Amino acid sequence: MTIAYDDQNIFAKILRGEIPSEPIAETEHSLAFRDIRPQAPVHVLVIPKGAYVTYADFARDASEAEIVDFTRLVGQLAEELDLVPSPGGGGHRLISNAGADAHQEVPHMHIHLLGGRALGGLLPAM
Ligand code: DGP
Repeated sequence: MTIAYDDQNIFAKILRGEIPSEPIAETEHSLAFRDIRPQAPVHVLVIPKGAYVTYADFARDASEAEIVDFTRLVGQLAEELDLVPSPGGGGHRLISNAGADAHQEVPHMHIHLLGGRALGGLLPAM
């Protein structure tokens, strides 16, 4: 069972221009803006403009045009923001939280693009 989309969530309000954000890129189907509580020197959120709660909802229900647009934007931003892995270091991490176990705070599908410092291990030990 999936969670119904709540159009009063913060990112829906950002998309409607009801609350401000710090956008860094916008395409036909996607928007990227700075996270309000950055956890790395670069911490960008990339969201689809469509009403999807989780990545799985997006993957199932979005059109191919939306999926291509979103996927390409995430990759382009990693390059444009200088988060490309090199022999000397660099790189980035992509995270998409879904639901309570993942502590998803905003129920509008998003990917965190993080980089600019060593990010450590993926999760604390079990
Ligand atoms: P998540 O736990 O994956 O749902 O993370 C949601 C992120 O959204 C969290 O890192 C903080 C960020 N965030 C919450 N409210 C706002 C806001 O009003 N503006 C911006 N730019 N980011 C927000």
